[in-house]
Amino acid sequence: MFSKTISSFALVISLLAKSVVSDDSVMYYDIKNLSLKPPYINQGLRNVDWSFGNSTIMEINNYIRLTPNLPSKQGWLWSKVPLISSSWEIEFEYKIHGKNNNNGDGFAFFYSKERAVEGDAFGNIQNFKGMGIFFDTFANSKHGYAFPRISGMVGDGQLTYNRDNDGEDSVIDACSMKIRDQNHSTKAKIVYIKDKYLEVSLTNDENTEYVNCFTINNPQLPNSGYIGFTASTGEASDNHDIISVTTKGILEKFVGKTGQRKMIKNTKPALEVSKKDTKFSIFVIGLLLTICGFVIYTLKNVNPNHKKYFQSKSRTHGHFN
Ligand SMILES: *[C@@H]1O[C@H](CO)[C@@H](O)[C@H](O)[C@H]1NC(C)=O
Ligand SMILES: *[C@@H]1O[C@H](CO)[C@@H](O)[C@H](O)[C@H]1NC(C)=O
Ligand SMILES: *[C@@H]1O[C@H](CO)[C@@H](O)[C@H](O)[C@H]1NC(C)=O
Ligand SMILES: [Ca+2]
Repeated sequence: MFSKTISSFALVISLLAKSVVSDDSVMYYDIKNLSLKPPYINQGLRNVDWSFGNSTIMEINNYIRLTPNLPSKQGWLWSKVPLISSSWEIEFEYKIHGKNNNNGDGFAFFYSKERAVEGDAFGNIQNFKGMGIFFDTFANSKHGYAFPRISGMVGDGQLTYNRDNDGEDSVIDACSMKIRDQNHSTKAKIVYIKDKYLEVSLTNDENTEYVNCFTINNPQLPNSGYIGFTASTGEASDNHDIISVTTKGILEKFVGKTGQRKMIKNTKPALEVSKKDTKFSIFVIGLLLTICGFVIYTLKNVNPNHKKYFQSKSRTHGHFN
């Protein structure tokens, strides 16, 4: 009995220790003014955090359509507030659809110093300062890979996206994936950990859970940037819709005397987890203390005859079996 109690205490102590250590992992926090979901309005009939322009329309409760399925259109959706977190995660749902054979050109996601300046990079300026991810559905020149092509570029204000060769001069990494006319929702998740990496993952009909498209090692991004979505059509066209955007800041806990960072990927918010653990541990300790107290009291104060009585009683009632 006594050794069992000791081992229970050891278990509780190790549980407690674990919940303290988990404080050193990542923590997410929602950034509401950089997120967007139906009905897309947050003050009267307006949205004070985002604006859109040119051919883009907002269909309350349904989608923000960057371009309609018509030739020679371009449109944009930009945050009015810059993202200032050093590390972040942006997840968005989009839909490219048209049911036509001549489809294009695609849309792009941006994290950049500029906002709402129109140009030839899917409706955005080509020499932006920041990061662009292109969802290119139309091959403007011949390549050894399939389209749609999802590619990443980091711009410094000089480097220029070249539409004629689908950005081949400036692309850092890319993947090919079916993202048009899908039956399941198409989503993208971009995780940026400052000084470490930027990772792009996608879903489609084939992959209803996120799969990695590409990871860029330690990209040099500006310390803050606006979040934007732009799209364009030419002779080829599609509906390019944004359904929702969820932006989260990521906090990393600094641990150790050397100030080294410790990162645990894909964990839940550490504070929530540890709070729960701690509450649970306190409950278990309380319970164990009560049980121990009762056992010690029973052993000390109850004579052997009473003990027998307790045992037989519990047996006849069968409560403890
Ligand atoms: C946007 O939200 C973030 C985090 O919630 C906050 O730090 C920032 O000040 C907000 N910006 C504006 C302009 O409201
Ligand atoms: C709106 O888009 C069209 C192409 O569809 C473009 O020619 C025009 O310059 C854009 N308007 C503005 C104000 O940039
Ligand atoms: C999507 O659904 C349509 C209609 O049910 C079907 O014809 C098509 O094959 C489906 N596409 C995929 C990729 O499953
Ligand atoms: Ca293209």
